[in-house]
Amino acid sequence: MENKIYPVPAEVAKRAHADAATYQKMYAESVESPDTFWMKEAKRLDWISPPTKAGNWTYEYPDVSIKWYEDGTLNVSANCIDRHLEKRGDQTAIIWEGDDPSEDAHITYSQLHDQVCRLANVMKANGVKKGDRVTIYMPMIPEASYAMLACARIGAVHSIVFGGFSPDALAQRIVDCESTFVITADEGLRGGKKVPLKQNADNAIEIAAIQGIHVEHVICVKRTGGAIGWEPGRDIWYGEATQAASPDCPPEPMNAEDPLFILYTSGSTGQPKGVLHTTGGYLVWAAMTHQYVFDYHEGDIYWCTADVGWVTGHSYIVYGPLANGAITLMFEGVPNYPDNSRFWQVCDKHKVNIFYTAPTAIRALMQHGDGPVKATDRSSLRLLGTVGEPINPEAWEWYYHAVGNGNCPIVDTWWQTETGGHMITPLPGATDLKPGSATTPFFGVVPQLVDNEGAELTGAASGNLCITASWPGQMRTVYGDHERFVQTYFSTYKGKYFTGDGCRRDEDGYYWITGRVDDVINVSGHRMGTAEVESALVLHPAVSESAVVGFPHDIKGQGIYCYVTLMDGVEATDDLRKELRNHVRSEIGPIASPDAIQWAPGLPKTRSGKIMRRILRKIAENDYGSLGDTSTLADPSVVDDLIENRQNR
Ligand code: 6R9
Repeated sequence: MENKIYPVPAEVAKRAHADAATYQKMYAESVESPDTFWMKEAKRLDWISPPTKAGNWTYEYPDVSIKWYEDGTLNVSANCIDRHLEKRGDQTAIIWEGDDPSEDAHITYSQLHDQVCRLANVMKANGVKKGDRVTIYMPMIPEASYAMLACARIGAVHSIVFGGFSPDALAQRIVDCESTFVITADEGLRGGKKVPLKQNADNAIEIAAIQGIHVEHVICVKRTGGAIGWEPGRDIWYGEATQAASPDCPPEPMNAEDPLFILYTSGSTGQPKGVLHTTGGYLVWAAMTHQYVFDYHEGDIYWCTADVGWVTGHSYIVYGPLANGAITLMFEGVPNYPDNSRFWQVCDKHKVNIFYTAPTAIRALMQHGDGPVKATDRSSLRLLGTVGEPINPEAWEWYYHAVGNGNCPIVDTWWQTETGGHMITPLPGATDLKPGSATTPFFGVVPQLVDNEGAELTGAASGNLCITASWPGQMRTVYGDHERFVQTYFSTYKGKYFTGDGCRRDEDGYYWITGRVDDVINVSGHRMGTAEVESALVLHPAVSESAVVGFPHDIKGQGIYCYVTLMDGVEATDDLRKELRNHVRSEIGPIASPDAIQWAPGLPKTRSGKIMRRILRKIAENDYGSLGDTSTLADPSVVDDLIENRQNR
């Protein structure tokens, strides 16, 4: 399966912004003459005062400093809205699809301008100034994007906290960036269930106050009309205030290196880090990757299913698409409500051309077979994408054949909160696809594989994935803690940005992300990506999902411990255990033979769908007494079942 190649279809190459020859030529220029290349790319934005130089950066430890377009001046909201008004004021900017299939809305660029200006004026009137941090804690409604763009318009720095996070997590993030202004909604709506956002925000604000941060104002959108608490003087109704405000708000001129947003992300240790992105370089990167990777053309209907609480929502629901004058779909709901056809029903309803989602969603839907997919038409689809984790070839093939009818290239986009946008990814008109590989680097990206001592590995090799040259979309610092930024990303391998991911490069120069380096298992001296074993397991027809971790093994150093979720209706027997073990042996080799297989009705996942391997490793090590923080799990109760049924006692 590994060697399977899906060549670029001729008609895809023909209409694409970049075919193979263009990609080669542009890539060479981007790494050989980065200044020339990136000065040219800066022109995709409207500058108040254009920059005279591109990158000015050093990865030299410990004096790491990263700047792009540092003498340029621009405004992100003007680039995402105002400059489109003349040509496409009446064109839809945002298609909103509600949790309930009967609710939707189309927002034009003119309406977007009106709404963003009004909210920006409300914020200004209530004391928000350039550089202030504004916390956004919202459901997936258009007002979430208005809030982001209103911040950008007046130079405030937004910090979006995912609506599924608890009051404690919200408070921690409010305190860390000393944010005194919160935008939220009465309640969110997901899969028919209400989420008490305002109440959570109220609780978080109390917790923050104990820690010395006093939130001055809360703007609240009425989404459900449910009962909420109200603090007169502090709380402001979004609807009333914006209606009364002026629809004119001149965009604040911002330096290219002024902060645009903070987004908290968890690392392997410590509290979540406030990843800081700035204005000019970030927007160039988000816009350019959105155009090339999704091969976006005028009028295409584009849907990214992420939540704006994650970086994917920032770059690929809001900033990238809107900078390009695109039509971007925003979905309030979940893939399985009212039923497992919902994604494809929405594709049919809005004639979606480009669809971007996460492997975990694909696997969850795959578990229900082809029926819910085949009940829909999907003929509008032209391109599919994935992001967030390695996609196992089995899920890739299902996505390609069942969802895409074998007609839609899949862009498997590897990137991180830290990178601002796509880094290693196919371009649909340029890159032959290999299921499970993120393929080749985007313009300006110079990947390098190194061994554990930091020595460069050339040719076909496996190692730690570093990037050796800065790109415009790179994070600039950890908010309030530059030292932590330098230590986390630039101290392991001096002079390089270390991604934390393991990666293999094949004979064709294709990159295969094997997962976080701390997820790599070393069995009898052989390195093995947990993703490899997982891919093998899910190839078996009885398996819906799996997670694999290492655990201490007397003879092999590390053994392989597999958590396996079975397909609906499959019986968990010892014979099946044996069969799966043999299956993995025959897929990868005897070295990959699982030492333990535990049936897992559910896996511990974060709300963004990432499996929390730290917890699985602890259980596999029989060290479940020190599981650490499980508060960010989507469903903490799955952990009890896993402990109860652990195999290694
Ligand atoms: C965008 C996003 C980043 C980590 C990253 C890697 C994993 C993301 C991937 C992928 C394999 C892909 N990852 N995309 N692994 N193939 N296409 O997900 O950001 O939440 O910061 O996660 O996700 O391990 O290091 P973030």
